[in-house]
Amino acid sequence: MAKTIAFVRSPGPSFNEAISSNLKNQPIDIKRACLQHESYISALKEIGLDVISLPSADEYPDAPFVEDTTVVFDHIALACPNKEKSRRGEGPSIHKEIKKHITMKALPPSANLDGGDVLNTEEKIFVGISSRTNLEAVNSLAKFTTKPVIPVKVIRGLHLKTSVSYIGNNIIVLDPSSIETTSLRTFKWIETNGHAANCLAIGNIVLISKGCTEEADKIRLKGFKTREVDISEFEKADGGLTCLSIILKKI
Ligand code: CIR
Repeated sequence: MAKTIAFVRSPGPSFNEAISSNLKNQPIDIKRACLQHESYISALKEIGLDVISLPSADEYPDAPFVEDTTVVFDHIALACPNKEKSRRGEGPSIHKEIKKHITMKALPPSANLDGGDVLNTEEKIFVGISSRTNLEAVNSLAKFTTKPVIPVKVIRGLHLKTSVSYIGNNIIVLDPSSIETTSLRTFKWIETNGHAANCLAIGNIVLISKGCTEEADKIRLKGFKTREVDISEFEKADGGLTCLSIILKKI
C-alpha cells in the first residue's frame, strides 16, 4: 500500500537564534524544543506516516521549519526560492532526500516563496502574498498545476497558513482578521484568533496546538479526530504544526 511520508528536521543547538517576532520576551528552551519535536514525530508515526528525519543543520537556526523549503503537488515537488537570506541554504539537503521519492523542479529566482504561504485544497490552491512570498510565485506555481492558483493578502502574521488551515470536507480553520478572506467564503469556517489556525490534517485526524481545546471540540463536532501537540518552543519562533514537516502522499 502507498505510504505517506513526512520529512522533518530536528532543532539544533542554534535553534534559539531562529527568526522571531517575539524572542526578546520569550527565549527558546532548546532541550524542550527537542522533546517537543520528538513528540511531534511520535504523533505522525502513530497516525501511520513514514517519518524521514534529517539531522539538525546547525548553520541554519530555522531549519526545523522544513515546510518553507518545498511545495508538494500531486506528482511534483517544487523547491522554494526563499526570500529570507538566512534560510536560503536549508533547501539542498532536504531536497536531496525528497528527490528519491518524487520529481523535483525549481521555481525561478524572481519568485519569492515560503511553503508556509501555500494552502492546497481539493479544488484550488491559495498563495499568501506576505513579507516572504510575492505575486511572481503565484504565476510560477500555476505552471505546475491544473488547479486555479489564487493570491490571498496576508494582513498580519508571518504566512498564510499561520492564519488558515484546510482540514478536509470543505472546512477551514482560520483567523479571519489576519488575512483577506474574500476568496475563502465558499468554505465552512471554524474561527479562532490563536494558534489553532495552523493545524495539520492527515486524513481524518487533525493535529492541533496544545491548549486549543475549544477549536478542537469544534473540529471533532465536524466528524474529525483531534490530537493536541505541544509545540510552544516553535511557536515562540513564529512556527506552527504544518511548518515542521513536508508531507508527501505517495500515489
Ligand atoms: C521564520 O521566520 O522563517 C521562522 N522563524 C518561522 C517559519 C515558520 N514556518 C512556517 O510557518 N511554514
